[in-house]
Amino acid sequence: MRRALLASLALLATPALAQEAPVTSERATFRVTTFARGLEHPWGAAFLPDGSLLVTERRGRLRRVTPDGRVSAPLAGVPQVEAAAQGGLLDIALAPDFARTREVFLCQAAAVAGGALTRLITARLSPGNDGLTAVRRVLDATPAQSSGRLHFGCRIVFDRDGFLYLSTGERNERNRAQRLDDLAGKVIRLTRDGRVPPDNPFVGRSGARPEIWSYGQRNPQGLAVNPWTGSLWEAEFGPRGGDEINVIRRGANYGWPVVSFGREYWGPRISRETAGPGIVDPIHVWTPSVSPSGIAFYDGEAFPGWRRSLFVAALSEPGLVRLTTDGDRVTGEERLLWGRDRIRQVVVGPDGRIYLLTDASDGAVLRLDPA
Ligand SMILES: [Ca+2]
Repeated sequence: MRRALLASLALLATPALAQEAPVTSERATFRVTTFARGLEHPWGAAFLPDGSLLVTERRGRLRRVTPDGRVSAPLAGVPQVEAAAQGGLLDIALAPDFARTREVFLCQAAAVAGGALTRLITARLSPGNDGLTAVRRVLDATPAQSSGRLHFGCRIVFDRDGFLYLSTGERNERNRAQRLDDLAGKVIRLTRDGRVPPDNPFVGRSGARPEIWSYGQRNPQGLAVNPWTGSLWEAEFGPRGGDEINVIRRGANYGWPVVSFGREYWGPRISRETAGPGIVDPIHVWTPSVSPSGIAFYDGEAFPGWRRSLFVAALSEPGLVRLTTDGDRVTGEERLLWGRDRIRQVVVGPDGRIYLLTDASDGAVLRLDPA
């Protein structure tokens, strides 16, 4: 009785942190620590300057995880989201001047007249970190679509010059990705204040949306700036096979659905071609699919052997992919924690440790620690 009481007290003292046996990879040995749990389909995450972590839950909640792994109550002020199928509250990113402005950007699926769409919003995080104020819509990836609640994208990232990039999915209406009068299936580029930069590639072209930076994307859920080249890298789901990593260039066409390495779920190839004139090839392809969601470059202190890697959160062959890179090329691939948890997003902490969001109704934040 007394022993059971002591055991339960010990559990209370360490509510979240539970560490496992070491795992050996090609260039590092690490342990997996359950950093936080009880999150419903966590989707996006951003570290605050105080070391705590803002985490979105797809259902429509935003929470804060303290550096010791305690999960807050839902923050107030989060707008209504279209939480259906793949839709909901999706990514979060701090503005580059967050320390001064407290501004955050979020993307979500939103229900509007005519259906649903991907929406980018901005808000200010309250001084007590317990709510959002000054919530404002920045962009709707119009037109809305009435059918389905699939392929919303969406990630948000800022480049070295402070421009904001948002990835949008083609909503499972393939030809939308090739239409320049449509914001679905694109990478969109805006100023930090949400305006169209005058040097965007389609500014002034009749019948084209000036927000577009690149097109021909299927369902891109990974965006990251390569810290060694400054290039924007993107990950997108193929259909069955044909998942891609792309280096995103101004005004370029990435081909979906004109060319693809993927197949229909019932078998036949989507396209006879895997490359075409005027279409930029992916720099890495997975067939069969791993279903790549979020991506993060690694240049941290905790794992020197993993520097110059790109980590990819994988959902369908669940695990974590580590790609070795050289400039804007992929030179190798290693699979970690394979078959364990569906992983939606990977972020590098200020401590150089790697944090993974598991995609589950009782989801967790896992932390990789050097062993
Ligand atoms: Ca492509």
